[in-house]
Amino acid sequence: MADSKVTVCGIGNSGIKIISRLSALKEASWLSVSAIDTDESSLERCATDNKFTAATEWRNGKGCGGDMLNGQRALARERSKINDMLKDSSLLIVTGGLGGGTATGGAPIIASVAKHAKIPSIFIMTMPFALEGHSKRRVAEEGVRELLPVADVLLCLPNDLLFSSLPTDTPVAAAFEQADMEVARAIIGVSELIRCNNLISADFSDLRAVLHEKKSSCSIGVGSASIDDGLNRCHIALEKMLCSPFLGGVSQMNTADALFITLTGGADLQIGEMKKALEAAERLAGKKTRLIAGTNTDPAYEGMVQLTAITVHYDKSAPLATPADSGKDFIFPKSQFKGREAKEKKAAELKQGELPLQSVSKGIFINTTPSIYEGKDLDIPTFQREMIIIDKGN
Ligand SMILES: Nc1nc2c(ncn2[C@@H]2O[C@H](COP(=O)(O)OP(=O)(O)OP(=O)(O)O)[C@@H](O)[C@H]2O)c(=O)[nH]1
Ligand SMILES: [Mg+2]
Repeated sequence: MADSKVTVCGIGNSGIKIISRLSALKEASWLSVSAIDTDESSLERCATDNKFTAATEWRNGKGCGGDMLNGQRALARERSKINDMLKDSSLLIVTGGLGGGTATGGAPIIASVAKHAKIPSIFIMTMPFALEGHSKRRVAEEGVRELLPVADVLLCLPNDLLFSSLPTDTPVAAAFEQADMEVARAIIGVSELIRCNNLISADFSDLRAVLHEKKSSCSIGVGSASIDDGLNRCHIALEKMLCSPFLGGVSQMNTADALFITLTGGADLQIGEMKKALEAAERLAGKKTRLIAGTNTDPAYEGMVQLTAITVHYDKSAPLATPADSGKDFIFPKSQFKGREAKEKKAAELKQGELPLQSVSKGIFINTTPSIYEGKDLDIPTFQREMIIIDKGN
């Protein structure tokens, strides 16, 4: 993946603010940045040329007013523009804030365009602050449900984690600015993790394999330091990484089921530093944690080092075996269960066309209180909730 094009796409107001921050970082110079919004004014503030306003004739250059169904419809009209935007990319990273209309409804559309173009996709999305209220959270959760079946990797960063690092009198706007910066750093960290070169490498397939095993939650910590910060720059980078708000503290590392650690530096990165940093990270992992470590060098990191940690915690309540293992034809959300490749192969053998069942939208009922029974939302028809492919017999 070293010489290939990695596109980072910001969607919606917050997505665009995040990629604007990202573009200003020199470590992001190798990434190709793009932006999509229904809101013209937010795109005007964004420097990239690779951008477009979605569904202008329908939304009139305004946003989607928090309605994810509008976001979904707006982006669905722009499939061919999205396809052009992603052209020649070998990997797509999408970012934005779940909880509004454009990003929440539009992100699954981008995922499905990428999927058809066979471009692997990683979604790094924020979850709303609790102070934003229940309805934003419900919209965000609905967005997660829609994204899971189509995205290759979905990393949700809870904005609330920022609270642990911010004074309580921080103005909301400043908290969002901090979120923009932290998510931009997380994107850099994830892109370094999947960037392969001739050093030790963890890559996209490792990340996808780990996240496909079971339903999981993730956190990301990034810390960097230069020689100006002190003699032991790797140690300083490690300390900064541990304080990184979207990591959620060191306990996230020693309780993780899987832990990705990447060290990035310039050509001046020394083997002793590398050994010390990776050993220190290993000590922070729990006894049962599966550790995947990698090291990269890049001229943009000359004089500095950066450590990235991605923790993965499996949802212990999610079932391990899937009904597909017993021979039935089911499709499960990609990031939730293992055995995906086998199921896809099996589906291909049956020559069953892809039915539009993966997108489970509650339409106008999105803001109503769900009827939850034993963890299942009974308002969603069973065949959609369980992702059942209906055998049409042909
Ligand atoms: N990082 C960041 N997140 C934000 C900011 N403003 C809002 N958010 C978060 O992002 C979520 C979605 O908000 P927006 O990005 O404004 O929504 P949108 O995707 O543009 O959708 P519509 O405006 O409804 O079309 C919110 O619920 C917040 O949690 C911001 O300035 N920075
Ligand atoms: Mg908006």
